[in-house]
Amino acid sequence: MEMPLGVKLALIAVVIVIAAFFASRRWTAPPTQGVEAGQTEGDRLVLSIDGVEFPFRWAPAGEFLMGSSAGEEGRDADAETRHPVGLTRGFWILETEVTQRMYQAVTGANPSEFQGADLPVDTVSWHDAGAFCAAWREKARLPESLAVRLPSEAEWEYACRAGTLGAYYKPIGAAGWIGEETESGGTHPVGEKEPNDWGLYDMHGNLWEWTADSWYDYSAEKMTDPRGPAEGAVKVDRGGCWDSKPEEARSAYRGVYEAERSSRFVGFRFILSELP
Ligand SMILES: [Ca+2]
Repeated sequence: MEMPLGVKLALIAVVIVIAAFFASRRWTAPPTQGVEAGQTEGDRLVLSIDGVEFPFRWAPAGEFLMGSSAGEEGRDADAETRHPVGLTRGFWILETEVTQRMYQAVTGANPSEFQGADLPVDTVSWHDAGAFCAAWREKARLPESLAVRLPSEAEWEYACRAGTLGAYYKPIGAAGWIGEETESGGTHPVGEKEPNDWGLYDMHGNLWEWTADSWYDYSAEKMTDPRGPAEGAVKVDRGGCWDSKPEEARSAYRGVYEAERSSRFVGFRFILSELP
């Protein structure tokens, strides 16, 4: 029996829709993980890769005073001129330093001298940190509009301060691991000291943290979204580490380290930022 033309067309349409459905399932990339902006500072976002959780805290767009105040103990006045900074984009910043569990999940490797899944990953160069961010981005399947990268110096200090203006976000003994013997000391599991008001741990001490930037000189003028040169063999690292003196762990202190060098003193955390 001849099928009516309308039925034939309907059947063809159904076949096309079904074929298109399976083709799209087969050929489009896996779905991206949704990442929306936070509402207020310190909001928490947890993304997972292969069952390993990556907790982030929200740092909203805003303004802060970067650098140290005139009376601050241990201050390097030439390097830390206090000046207003505006950040026009909010960002998610990792709640802790990247742990060895996290690093292993993303890269399949663990170069650390001090071994322990919950210890921060050490012995990573600035280039290693950048490669990790790229690999993390692939694994997390983020929308194209998000950058996964090291924080700029300004972003790091803004998140570290979390609204504070003093040398540390809390007394250094409560906030960070510092002051140990270089020969016998070492890193500690992340998140054991007190966090700052935005929920970030170990911004003071444990490991120095790579920033994206090469050195640049501050002025007293307001800067908006300041970035140090991307080029350069020496990068700024922040926050001091387990064997640092207290002044090196201050919110405003600017360390410098060769980008290709990896050591048991320097690790990193990273941010998710909307592209400009
Ligand atoms: Ca640190």
